[in-house]
This record gives sequence, C-alpha cells and structure tokens, in this order.
Amino acid sequence: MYGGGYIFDDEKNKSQAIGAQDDPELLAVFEARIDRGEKIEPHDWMPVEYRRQLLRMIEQHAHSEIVGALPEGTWITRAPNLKRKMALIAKVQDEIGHAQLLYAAAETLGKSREAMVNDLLSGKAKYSNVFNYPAKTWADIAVIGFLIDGAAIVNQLANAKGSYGPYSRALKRICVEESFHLKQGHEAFVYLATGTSQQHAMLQDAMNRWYRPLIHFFGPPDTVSQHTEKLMRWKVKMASNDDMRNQFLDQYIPKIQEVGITLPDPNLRKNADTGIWEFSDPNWDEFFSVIRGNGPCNKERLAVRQWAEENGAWVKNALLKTNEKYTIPLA
Ligand code: FAQ
Repeated sequence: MYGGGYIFDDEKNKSQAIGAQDDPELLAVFEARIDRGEKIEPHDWMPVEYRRQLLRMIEQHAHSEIVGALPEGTWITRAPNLKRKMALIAKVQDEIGHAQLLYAAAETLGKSREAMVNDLLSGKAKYSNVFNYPAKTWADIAVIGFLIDGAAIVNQLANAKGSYGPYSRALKRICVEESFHLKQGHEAFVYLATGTSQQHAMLQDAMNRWYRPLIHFFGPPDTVSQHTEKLMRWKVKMASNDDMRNQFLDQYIPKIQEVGITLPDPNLRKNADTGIWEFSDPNWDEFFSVIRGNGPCNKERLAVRQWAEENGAWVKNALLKTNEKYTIPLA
C-alpha cells in the first residue's frame, strides 16, 4: 500500500539506511515535514534517533497490551455472571489484537517481532508499570476497565495525532475499541460503588491499591523524564507526562468521587489558580523499582508469557517456512 519502503532483509541495506542519518540537509527536510504536520511513513528518511525512540515506545506499548491482558485474563473464569464474562473475554481479546497492531507498527521500523518477543521474555524490554500489580478481587477488574483504560485513552488520543503514520493509524483504531472498554469498566465501577456495602467496600479497597500505580502510569514528572523533550519536538509524544496526568485527573477524579469512592491521598486537590492537580509524593522510587522488574507481579507475568511461548512453539514451528526470507511490513 505504501510502496518503496526499506526492507531490512540484510545487514548491508540496514547500514546504508542508517548511514543517511548524518546528512544535515535530510535532517532539515525531515524536521520541516514534522513542523508542517506531515506524517512520516516507513519508506521515508528518518533520523536514527527518531527510529530508535519510536521503536522503544511502540514496542513497550505492544508489550503492555500483551502483558496487560494477563491480570484481567485471570478473572475470565471467575467473572460474577455471563454478561460480565462475555464482555471480559471480548476485552481481553481486543487487548491482544492491539498488541498485534502495535507489533506490526513497530516492525516497520526494522526490528523483527521475534526479537521484540525475545526482549520481553528475557526481561530486557519494559512494559507499563500498572500490569505488575495483582488483580485481587472482581473490583480490580472494574478499576482496570474504567481507570487504566481511561488513562490509556488520554495517552493514546494524544499520541494518535503524532507524526509516525503506522503508529498514529494503529492508535486511532485502538482508541475506538478502548472507548468500549471504558464504557464497560465505568458501568462495572458504578454498579459496585452503588451496590451493597460489601461491594462498595471491595471497590474502595481496589481504588486504594490502584491509586498510586495510576499516578505512575503517565511516567515520571516532566523534570525527570528523559525522553519527553525530544519526542515532543518530533511529535512522537503530543503531550508531556505531567500534562497527560493532569488531564486524566481532571476528567476522572470527579467521576470517581460522584459515586462515593474516595482517593487515598489527603493532599489531592485541584489548584484553582493554576488548574493543576496537586498530590502527595507518589513514591517514584517504587515506580522505578517496578519498571526495573521488582514489582509484586513482574516475575509471575513473565513466567506466564514464557510458558505460553514454550508451549505454543510447536504452532509457530508448524507454520514456519524455513526457506522464506523475513520482510518487514510497511503499514
Ligand atoms: N511504565 O522519559 P520517560 C494500556 C519508562 S497501554 C513503564 O518519561 P517516555 C492498554 C520509560 O519507558 C499502556 N515504564 O519516558 C491496556 C523510560 O525508560 P527507558 C502503555 C515507564 O517514553 C489497558 C523511563 O521510564 N501505554 O494500558 C512508564 O517519554 C487495560 C523514563 O520515562 C504506552 O506504552 C510506565 N508507566 O514517556 C491494556 C503508550 N513511564 O525506555 C490492558 C506509549 C515511563 O528509557 C488493559 N508510551 N516509563 O528505559 C508513552 O506514551 C510513553 O512511553 C510514556 C512514558 C508516557 C508511557
């Protein structure tokens, strides 16, 4: 569909493409295109750092969708009724589909899916902090569906306007599906909040546990974020971590509070003068520890993926045509 792309099917082609990055004229043309709001496509020249950053981000996003399906997946067999079970099955299936779209977008940048999966399984690649916490009760599923999907939509709606064509198009489709997830999550959340005192207490307990990971979800504060400045200059990221976090709090805190659920932070309040939400120190050490592999469920999550890889290898091997060359998709 896009034609004329780089196919990194051998090391020689790859180094030629990378060699082009030092040309200041090409860089100026590239940056002018970004400034005009044009989309960059896989066959277009791009700086090596743009490629590297995009790949890092899209790959982490794809892994997050795959691993993100695991906490919810554990509740499919325990959903409280058939309606909830069917919705959860469909949602988990969607998340895996999102990973497929995102891996395909990442592959256009020159890294094979196999290499990405290997990096996930070895613990080298990162994925979202939030999926390293347990889903202890059914109320956790309501919080994930409503608030993690809500947070993901804030991030993805912004990034969908970004400069890289394949990522931007994948995000547009993902956002449409996520908005259904949000609706089902919101409905489950309101149902528990307005249900029996036991249901309300179960939801409050889940909210208390998820509050901090949710604050962490948008990444470290802008003053600490390593990549934001460059990514925003190249329109890969369309809002800073703090701006996205603030937008999320602005949209969702009133919806949480209006059904009688409280947030476990006495300092959480919107500053009327600045319009910025203020909160207690959310313990960024915990965030960095979790994303480095030391969260409550990191090992369990990777063990499940490793089990799936080992036990599903026969399917991959049966489909493998050993004499065919690997080519990278262009969309
Ligand atoms: N978790 O310099 P920054 C979902 C890392 S999808 C883990 O600020 P950046 C759907 C960051 O990678 C959720 N690591 O980074 C769903 C970097 O480390 P590195 C995923 C994090 O990239 C719903 C370091 O910290 N969404 O939930 C996190 O400019 C329900 C420094 O940080 C995406 O991936 C984190 N939360 O901004 C599925 C969206 N935050 O690589 C199932 C695309 C930061 O140098 C159920 N990604 N780090 O070693 C982004 O928009 C950005 O990557 C940010 C972080 C905003 C997440």
